[in-house]
Amino acid sequence: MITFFTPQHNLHAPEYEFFRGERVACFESPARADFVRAELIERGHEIREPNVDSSAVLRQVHSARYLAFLETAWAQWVAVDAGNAARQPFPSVWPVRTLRSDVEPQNFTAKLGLYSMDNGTPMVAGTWAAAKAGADAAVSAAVYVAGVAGGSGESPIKSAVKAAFCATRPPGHHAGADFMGGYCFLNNAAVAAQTLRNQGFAKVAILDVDYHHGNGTQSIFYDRADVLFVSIHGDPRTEYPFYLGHADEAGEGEGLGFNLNLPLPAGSSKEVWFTALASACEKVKQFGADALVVSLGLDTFEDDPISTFALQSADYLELGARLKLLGLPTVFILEGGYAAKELGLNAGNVLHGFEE
Ligand code: Q9C
Ligand code: ZN
Repeated sequence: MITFFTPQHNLHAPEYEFFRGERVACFESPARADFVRAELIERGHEIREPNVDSSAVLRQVHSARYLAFLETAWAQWVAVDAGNAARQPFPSVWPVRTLRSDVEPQNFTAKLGLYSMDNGTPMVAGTWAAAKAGADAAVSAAVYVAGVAGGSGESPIKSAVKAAFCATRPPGHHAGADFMGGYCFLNNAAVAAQTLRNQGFAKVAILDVDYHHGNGTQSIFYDRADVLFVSIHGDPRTEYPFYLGHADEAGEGEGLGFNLNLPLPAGSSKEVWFTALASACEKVKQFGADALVVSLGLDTFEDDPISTFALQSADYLELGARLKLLGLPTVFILEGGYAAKELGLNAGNVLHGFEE
Protein backbone atom coordinates (compact mmCIF):
# COMPACT_ATOMS: atom_id res chain seq x y z
CA MET A 1 0.00 0.00 0.00
CA ILE A 2 1.20 3.51 -0.80
CA THR A 3 2.26 5.27 2.39
CA PHE A 4 2.35 9.06 2.67
CA PHE A 5 5.05 10.22 5.05
CA THR A 6 6.78 13.53 5.64
CA PRO A 7 10.18 13.90 7.34
CA GLN A 8 8.86 17.27 8.54
CA HIS A 9 7.09 15.41 11.36
CA ASN A 10 10.45 15.61 13.18
CA LEU A 11 9.99 19.36 13.56
CA HIS A 12 7.40 18.60 16.26
CA ALA A 13 9.50 17.15 19.08
CA PRO A 14 8.44 18.58 22.43
CA GLU A 15 10.52 17.37 25.39
CA TYR A 16 8.00 16.94 28.14
CA GLU A 17 4.37 16.84 29.21
CA PHE A 18 2.76 16.57 32.65
CA PHE A 19 1.66 13.27 34.16
CA ARG A 20 0.32 13.17 37.73
CA GLY A 21 1.89 16.56 38.34
CA GLU A 22 5.34 15.44 37.24
CA ARG A 23 7.24 16.36 34.08
CA VAL A 24 7.63 13.22 31.96
CA ALA A 25 9.05 12.59 28.47
CA CYS A 26 6.40 13.00 25.76
CA PHE A 27 4.60 9.79 24.84
CA GLU A 28 3.88 11.21 21.38
CA SER A 29 7.44 11.17 19.99
CA PRO A 30 9.14 11.43 16.55
CA ALA A 31 10.38 7.84 17.02
CA ARG A 32 6.78 6.64 16.52
CA ALA A 33 6.60 7.70 12.87
CA ASP A 34 10.19 6.65 12.23
CA PHE A 35 9.47 3.10 13.50
CA VAL A 36 6.41 2.94 11.23
CA ARG A 37 8.34 4.20 8.22
CA ALA A 38 11.20 1.72 8.79
CA GLU A 39 8.85 -1.26 9.15
CA LEU A 40 6.83 -0.35 6.05
CA ILE A 41 9.98 0.07 3.95
CA GLU A 42 11.17 -3.32 5.27
CA ARG A 43 7.86 -4.81 4.08
CA GLY A 44 8.24 -3.28 0.62
CA HIS A 45 5.62 -0.53 0.82
CA GLU A 46 6.19 2.53 -1.35
CA ILE A 47 6.76 5.71 0.66
CA ARG A 48 5.71 9.05 -0.87
CA GLU A 49 5.97 12.60 0.36
CA PRO A 50 2.85 14.79 0.27
CA ASN A 51 2.26 16.50 -3.08
CA VAL A 52 -0.92 18.51 -2.40
CA ASP A 53 -1.27 21.69 -0.29
CA SER A 54 -3.96 21.33 2.41
CA SER A 55 -4.55 25.09 2.93
CA ALA A 56 -7.96 25.24 1.22
CA VAL A 57 -9.31 22.10 2.93
CA LEU A 58 -7.98 23.28 6.30
CA ARG A 59 -10.20 26.34 5.94
CA GLN A 60 -13.21 24.03 5.42
CA VAL A 61 -12.41 22.05 8.59
CA HIS A 62 -10.95 24.61 11.02
CA SER A 63 -11.92 28.17 11.92
CA ALA A 64 -9.95 31.02 10.39
CA ARG A 65 -9.01 32.49 13.77
CA TYR A 66 -7.73 29.13 15.09
CA LEU A 67 -5.56 28.59 11.98
CA ALA A 68 -4.23 32.14 12.26
CA PHE A 69 -3.34 31.54 15.91
CA LEU A 70 -1.69 28.17 15.34
CA GLU A 71 0.44 29.42 12.47
CA THR A 72 1.80 32.34 14.50
CA ALA A 73 1.63 30.90 18.03
CA TRP A 74 5.37 30.25 18.40
CA ALA A 75 6.31 33.73 17.20
CA GLN A 76 3.76 35.20 19.63
CA TRP A 77 5.18 33.09 22.49
CA VAL A 78 8.75 34.23 21.82
CA ALA A 79 7.57 37.84 21.46
CA VAL A 80 6.35 37.70 25.07
CA ASP A 81 9.92 36.98 26.25
CA ALA A 82 12.96 36.05 24.15
CA GLY A 83 13.80 33.39 26.76
CA ASN A 84 10.61 31.58 25.78
CA ALA A 85 12.46 30.22 22.74
CA ALA A 86 13.81 27.54 25.10
CA ARG A 87 10.49 26.94 26.90
CA GLN A 88 7.32 25.01 26.03
CA PRO A 89 4.10 27.00 26.42
CA PHE A 90 1.22 25.43 28.38
CA PRO A 91 -2.24 26.90 28.92
CA SER A 92 -3.34 27.52 32.49
CA VAL A 93 -6.71 29.22 32.04
CA TRP A 94 -9.75 28.29 29.92
CA PRO A 95 -13.10 29.89 28.99
CA VAL A 96 -15.31 27.27 30.66
CA ARG A 97 -19.07 27.74 31.22
CA THR A 98 -20.23 31.39 31.66
CA LEU A 99 -16.93 32.76 30.27
CA ARG A 100 -16.72 34.26 26.76
CA SER A 101 -14.90 32.53 23.93
CA ASP A 102 -16.07 34.93 21.18
CA VAL A 103 -13.62 37.69 22.09
CA GLU A 104 -10.01 36.73 21.44
CA PRO A 105 -7.86 38.04 24.30
CA GLN A 106 -4.49 39.73 23.67
CA ASN A 107 -2.59 37.84 26.39
CA PHE A 108 -0.76 34.84 24.88
CA THR A 109 -1.57 32.33 27.65
CA ALA A 110 -5.22 33.39 27.51
CA LYS A 111 -5.27 32.83 23.75
CA LEU A 112 -3.56 29.45 24.20
CA GLY A 113 -6.27 28.44 26.70
CA LEU A 114 -9.03 29.65 24.37
CA TYR A 115 -7.70 27.38 21.62
CA SER A 116 -6.90 24.34 23.84
CA MET A 117 -8.98 21.60 25.48
CA ASP A 118 -6.21 20.47 27.87
CA ASN A 119 -2.69 21.31 29.06
CA GLY A 120 -1.36 18.04 27.64
CA THR A 121 -0.55 19.24 24.14
CA PRO A 122 2.89 20.86 24.20
CA MET A 123 3.99 23.03 21.31
CA VAL A 124 7.46 23.83 19.95
CA ALA A 125 8.90 26.08 17.23
CA GLY A 126 8.29 23.50 14.48
CA THR A 127 4.81 22.40 15.52
CA TRP A 128 2.92 24.35 12.86
CA ALA A 129 5.25 23.18 10.06
CA ALA A 130 4.98 19.55 11.18
CA ALA A 131 1.19 19.64 11.63
CA LYS A 132 0.70 21.42 8.29
CA ALA A 133 2.90 18.85 6.50
CA GLY A 134 0.82 16.10 8.15
CA ALA A 135 -2.39 17.69 6.87
CA ASP A 136 -0.78 17.94 3.41
CA ALA A 137 -0.10 14.19 3.65
CA ALA A 138 -3.75 13.51 4.57
CA VAL A 139 -5.02 15.52 1.59
CA SER A 140 -2.46 13.85 -0.68
CA ALA A 141 -3.55 10.38 0.44
CA ALA A 142 -7.23 11.22 -0.13
CA VAL A 143 -6.57 12.73 -3.57
CA TYR A 144 -4.52 9.66 -4.47
CA VAL A 145 -7.29 7.26 -3.39
CA ALA A 146 -9.90 9.35 -5.23
CA GLY A 147 -7.76 9.25 -8.36
CA VAL A 148 -7.48 5.47 -8.37
CA ALA A 149 -11.00 4.72 -7.14
CA GLY A 150 -13.04 7.47 -8.82
CA GLY A 151 -15.41 9.73 -6.87
CA SER A 152 -19.02 9.73 -8.07
CA GLY A 153 -18.34 13.06 -9.82
CA GLU A 154 -15.31 11.74 -11.66
CA SER A 155 -14.90 9.15 -14.37
CA PRO A 156 -13.88 6.10 -12.37
CA ILE A 157 -10.60 4.45 -13.24
CA LYS A 158 -11.00 0.93 -11.98
CA SER A 159 -7.95 -0.35 -10.22
CA ALA A 160 -7.06 -2.92 -7.59
CA VAL A 161 -5.32 -0.15 -5.69
CA LYS A 162 -7.83 1.88 -3.72
CA ALA A 163 -6.27 2.50 -0.36
CA ALA A 164 -3.48 4.61 1.10
CA PHE A 165 -1.89 4.95 4.50
CA CYS A 166 -0.88 8.26 6.03
CA ALA A 167 1.88 7.86 8.64
CA THR A 168 1.21 11.26 10.15
CA ARG A 169 2.22 12.76 13.44
CA PRO A 170 1.33 14.78 15.41
CA PRO A 171 -2.04 12.98 15.44
CA GLY A 172 -5.30 14.81 14.77
CA HIS A 173 -8.56 13.32 16.04
CA HIS A 174 -8.81 15.34 19.29
CA ALA A 175 -8.41 18.67 17.43
CA GLY A 176 -11.75 20.40 16.85
CA ALA A 177 -12.68 23.16 14.45
CA ASP A 178 -11.07 25.72 16.76
CA PHE A 179 -9.01 23.92 19.38
CA MET A 180 -6.01 21.67 19.93
CA GLY A 181 -5.76 18.91 22.54
CA GLY A 182 -4.67 15.32 23.20
CA TYR A 183 -1.37 15.83 21.27
CA CYS A 184 -3.42 16.99 18.23
CA PHE A 185 -3.39 20.31 16.34
CA LEU A 186 -4.92 19.80 12.89
CA ASN A 187 -7.57 17.11 12.34
CA ASN A 188 -6.00 14.96 9.64
CA ALA A 189 -8.91 12.50 9.47
CA ALA A 190 -11.41 15.34 9.02
CA VAL A 191 -9.14 16.84 6.35
CA ALA A 192 -9.03 13.48 4.53
CA ALA A 193 -12.81 13.02 4.77
CA GLN A 194 -13.53 16.55 3.53
CA THR A 195 -11.07 16.02 0.67
CA LEU A 196 -12.92 12.84 -0.36
CA ARG A 197 -16.18 14.84 -0.31
CA ASN A 198 -14.55 17.55 -2.45
CA GLN A 199 -13.36 14.83 -4.86
CA GLY A 200 -16.94 13.70 -5.49
CA PHE A 201 -17.59 10.91 -2.99
CA ALA A 202 -21.14 11.70 -1.80
CA LYS A 203 -21.04 9.77 1.48
CA VAL A 204 -17.87 9.39 3.52
CA ALA A 205 -17.63 7.29 6.68
CA ILE A 206 -14.99 7.85 9.33
CA LEU A 207 -14.26 4.85 11.53
CA ASP A 208 -12.16 5.84 14.56
CA VAL A 209 -10.49 2.86 16.26
CA ASP A 210 -8.07 4.82 18.47
CA TYR A 211 -8.35 3.95 22.20
CA HIS A 212 -9.53 7.52 22.86
CA HIS A 213 -12.76 8.99 21.54
CA GLY A 214 -12.18 11.23 18.51
CA ASN A 215 -13.98 14.19 20.01
CA GLY A 216 -12.59 16.66 17.47
CA THR A 217 -13.70 14.65 14.46
CA GLN A 218 -17.14 14.00 15.97
CA SER A 219 -17.70 17.68 16.68
CA ILE A 220 -16.57 18.82 13.22
CA PHE A 221 -19.16 16.61 11.48
CA TYR A 222 -21.85 16.44 14.21
CA ASP A 223 -24.51 18.35 12.24
CA ARG A 224 -23.74 16.79 8.84
CA ALA A 225 -25.42 13.84 7.11
CA ASP A 226 -22.77 13.48 4.40
CA VAL A 227 -20.03 12.32 6.79
CA LEU A 228 -20.75 9.49 9.21
CA PHE A 229 -18.60 9.29 12.35
CA VAL A 230 -18.31 5.95 14.18
CA SER A 231 -15.94 5.41 17.11
CA ILE A 232 -14.89 2.52 19.36
CA HIS A 233 -13.09 3.76 22.48
CA GLY A 234 -12.58 3.62 26.22
CA ASP A 235 -15.65 4.82 28.13
CA PRO A 236 -15.23 8.58 28.62
CA ARG A 237 -16.59 8.29 32.16
CA THR A 238 -13.11 7.02 33.08
CA GLU A 239 -10.94 7.61 29.98
CA TYR A 240 -9.63 10.69 28.15
CA PRO A 241 -11.15 12.87 26.64
CA PHE A 242 -13.79 12.49 29.42
CA TYR A 243 -16.25 15.11 28.18
CA LEU A 244 -17.41 13.52 24.90
CA GLY A 245 -17.84 10.04 23.43
CA HIS A 246 -20.94 8.74 25.24
CA ALA A 247 -23.33 6.28 23.61
CA ASP A 248 -26.23 8.78 23.49
CA GLU A 249 -24.42 11.20 21.13
CA ALA A 250 -26.23 10.52 17.84
CA GLY A 251 -25.70 13.76 15.91
CA GLU A 252 -27.85 16.89 15.68
CA GLY A 253 -30.00 18.63 13.06
CA GLU A 254 -29.37 17.11 9.64
CA GLY A 255 -26.60 15.05 11.27
CA LEU A 256 -28.98 13.19 13.60
CA GLY A 257 -28.37 9.48 13.12
CA PHE A 258 -24.97 10.02 11.53
CA ASN A 259 -22.85 9.66 14.68
CA LEU A 260 -22.31 6.39 16.54
CA ASN A 261 -20.24 5.98 19.69
CA LEU A 262 -19.38 2.52 21.01
CA PRO A 263 -17.71 3.18 24.38
CA LEU A 264 -16.23 0.10 26.07
CA PRO A 265 -15.20 -0.31 29.70
CA ALA A 266 -11.51 0.23 30.45
CA GLY A 267 -9.78 -3.16 30.39
CA SER A 268 -12.13 -4.65 27.77
CA SER A 269 -10.97 -7.89 26.11
CA LYS A 270 -10.23 -8.29 22.42
CA GLU A 271 -13.44 -10.34 22.03
CA VAL A 272 -15.48 -7.39 23.30
CA TRP A 273 -13.51 -5.06 21.03
CA PHE A 274 -14.07 -7.12 17.88
CA THR A 275 -17.78 -7.41 18.67
CA ALA A 276 -17.92 -3.61 18.76
CA LEU A 277 -16.00 -3.52 15.47
CA ALA A 278 -18.71 -5.69 13.87
CA SER A 279 -21.37 -3.18 15.02
CA ALA A 280 -19.28 -0.29 13.70
CA CYS A 281 -18.84 -1.96 10.29
CA GLU A 282 -22.57 -2.70 10.15
CA LYS A 283 -23.32 1.01 10.68
CA VAL A 284 -20.90 1.97 7.87
CA LYS A 285 -22.67 -0.49 5.54
CA GLN A 286 -26.17 0.76 6.48
CA PHE A 287 -25.02 4.33 5.79
CA GLY A 288 -24.06 3.31 2.25
CA ALA A 289 -20.64 4.93 2.38
CA ASP A 290 -18.81 5.63 -0.90
CA ALA A 291 -15.43 5.98 0.82
CA LEU A 292 -13.87 5.30 4.21
CA VAL A 293 -11.40 7.12 6.43
CA VAL A 294 -9.93 5.05 9.26
CA SER A 295 -8.58 6.98 12.24
CA LEU A 296 -5.99 4.31 12.97
CA GLY A 297 -4.94 4.68 16.58
CA LEU A 298 -2.89 1.71 17.74
CA ASP A 299 -3.14 2.51 21.44
CA THR A 300 -5.63 -0.40 21.73
CA PHE A 301 -2.45 -2.55 21.94
CA GLU A 302 -2.01 -4.57 25.14
CA ASP A 303 1.35 -2.97 25.95
CA ASP A 304 0.32 0.62 25.30
CA PRO A 305 1.66 2.70 28.20
CA ILE A 306 -1.38 5.00 28.60
CA SER A 307 -4.31 2.75 27.55
CA THR A 308 -6.09 -0.38 28.84
CA PHE A 309 -7.38 -2.47 25.92
CA ALA A 310 -5.82 -5.85 25.12
CA LEU A 311 -5.25 -6.23 21.38
CA GLN A 312 -2.17 -8.22 20.38
CA SER A 313 -0.06 -7.64 17.28
CA ALA A 314 -1.70 -10.52 15.36
CA ASP A 315 -5.14 -8.99 16.02
CA TYR A 316 -4.26 -6.07 13.75
CA LEU A 317 -4.23 -8.49 10.80
CA GLU A 318 -7.84 -9.31 11.69
CA LEU A 319 -8.70 -5.60 11.95
CA GLY A 320 -7.30 -5.01 8.46
CA ALA A 321 -9.20 -8.00 7.05
CA ARG A 322 -12.51 -6.81 8.55
CA LEU A 323 -12.02 -3.33 7.07
CA LYS A 324 -11.23 -4.82 3.67
CA LEU A 325 -14.64 -6.55 3.71
CA LEU A 326 -16.32 -3.14 3.57
CA GLY A 327 -15.02 -2.97 0.00
CA LEU A 328 -14.51 0.80 0.05
CA PRO A 329 -11.83 3.20 -1.17
CA THR A 330 -9.98 3.71 2.11
CA VAL A 331 -7.62 6.29 3.61
CA PHE A 332 -5.85 5.18 6.80
CA ILE A 333 -4.69 7.99 9.07
CA LEU A 334 -2.30 7.22 11.92
CA GLU A 335 -3.56 8.59 15.25
CA GLY A 336 -2.30 7.40 18.67
CA GLY A 337 -0.26 4.38 19.76
CA TYR A 338 2.53 4.88 22.26
CA ALA A 339 4.27 1.50 22.37
CA ALA A 340 6.62 3.06 19.79
CA LYS A 341 8.78 0.02 19.03
CA GLU A 342 5.75 -2.13 18.18
CA LEU A 343 3.96 0.62 16.24
CA GLY A 344 5.45 -0.39 12.88
CA LEU A 345 4.56 -4.04 13.35
CA ASN A 346 1.01 -3.21 14.41
CA ALA A 347 0.39 -0.67 11.63
CA GLY A 348 2.00 -2.99 9.08
CA ASN A 349 -0.28 -5.81 10.20
CA VAL A 350 -3.42 -3.71 9.63
CA LEU A 351 -2.26 -2.91 6.09
CA HIS A 352 -1.26 -6.52 5.44
CA GLY A 353 -4.64 -7.83 6.69
CA PHE A 354 -6.34 -5.28 4.42
CA GLU A 355 -4.33 -6.23 1.34
CA GLU A 356 -4.57 -10.03 1.70
N1 Q9C B 1 0.10 12.42 30.31
C1 Q9C B 1 -4.16 10.29 21.13
O1 Q9C B 1 -4.09 9.09 21.31
N2 Q9C B 1 -3.25 12.61 27.85
N3 Q9C B 1 -4.13 11.17 22.14
C2 Q9C B 1 -2.93 11.45 28.67
C3 Q9C B 1 -0.77 11.35 29.87
C4 Q9C B 1 -4.24 12.43 26.88
C5 Q9C B 1 -4.03 10.72 23.51
C6 Q9C B 1 -2.18 11.86 29.91
C7 Q9C B 1 -3.97 11.34 25.88
C8 Q9C B 1 -4.28 11.80 24.48
C9 Q9C B 1 -4.19 10.86 19.75
ZN1 ZN C 1 -5.45 7.66 21.48
